[in-house]
Amino acid sequence: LILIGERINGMYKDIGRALREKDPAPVQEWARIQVERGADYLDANVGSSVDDQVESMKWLVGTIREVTDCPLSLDSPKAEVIRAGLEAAGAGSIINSCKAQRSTIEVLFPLAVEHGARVIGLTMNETGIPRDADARTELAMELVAAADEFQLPMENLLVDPLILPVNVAQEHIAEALKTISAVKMLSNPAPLTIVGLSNISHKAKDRSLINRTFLVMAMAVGLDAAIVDVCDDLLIDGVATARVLLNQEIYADSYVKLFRSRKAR
Ligand code: THG
Repeated sequence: LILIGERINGMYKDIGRALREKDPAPVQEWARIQVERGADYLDANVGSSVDDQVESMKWLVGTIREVTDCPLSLDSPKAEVIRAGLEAAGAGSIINSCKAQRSTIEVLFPLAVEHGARVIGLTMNETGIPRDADARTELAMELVAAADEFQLPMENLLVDPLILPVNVAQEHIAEALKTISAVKMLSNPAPLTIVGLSNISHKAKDRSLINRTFLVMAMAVGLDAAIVDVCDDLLIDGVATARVLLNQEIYADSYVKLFRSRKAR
C-alpha cells in the first residue's frame, strides 16, 4: 500500500498558523516525523484561509524541501496552486486532485504528463458525488479514457471513489468499496485506487478504529494507496497484517517490524 502522510494540511491549527506566520518549524517537524514513520509521499495542502494560495504553496514546498526529498502530493482544487507546487517540488509528485470533468482534465492531465507526475482523479463532476457505485464507476471510466487520450501512463492515474463521514453518509461507504473493485476491472493495466482515509471518521467517536477497519476492507477489494495518519501505529500494523493475509507478503513472525523497516527512511 502506498502511504501518503495527511498531516501537512492548513486545516490543522498548527499548520494553518505556520502558513500565516511563515514559521517553518511545525511544517518541517511533521515532514520529518511522517517520513520516519514510513510515508511514501507527503500531502501538502495550504487550506483555504491563507491570502495567497499560490505564494503559500511555493513557501510550503520549499520549506518541506529543506528537510526531505520525499515526493509530495500537491493538494489543491486550484490548477495554478498545483502548478506552483509542481515547479517547486521536483519530479515524481502527485496532483491531488482532478475532478472527472472535461474542463479540469484538459488542464491537469497535460500538466501531469509535462511534469512526470501522477494524478488523483475524483469520481465526481460538476453535479457532485454520485451515491451509487455504478455512477462512480462511469466517472472513473471517463478518467481512464482521458489517461489514454493524454498519454498519461495508467499507473500514474489514481482513482479516488471519495469516502464521506460515516455519521453523515453511511450508505456511501459500501458503494465506495464496490467502486474500488469495479475500477480494478475497468482496464488492463488498471489504474491505481486511493482514498483520503480520515474523512470517514470525521467527528465520529472512535476514529482510529473506524479508519483501520475501513482500510483493511478496502485493501481486500484492491485499494493501492491511502492518505492517512502515518503516526497511527494500530493503523500501520493493520496494513502490514492485511498484506500478509492477502498474500501480498510472505509470512514471517516479524512481519510488522519488516514492513515498518522497509517503509521508514
Ligand atoms: N481525497 C483526496 N485528497 C484528500 C482527501 C480525499 N485530501 C484531504 C483529505 N481528504 C485527506 N486528509 C485529511 C486530513 C485530515 C483530516 C481528514 C482528512 C482530519 N482532520 C482533523 C478533523 O477534521 O477532525 C483535524 C483536527 C485538528 O484540527 O486537529 O480529520 O478524500 N484525494
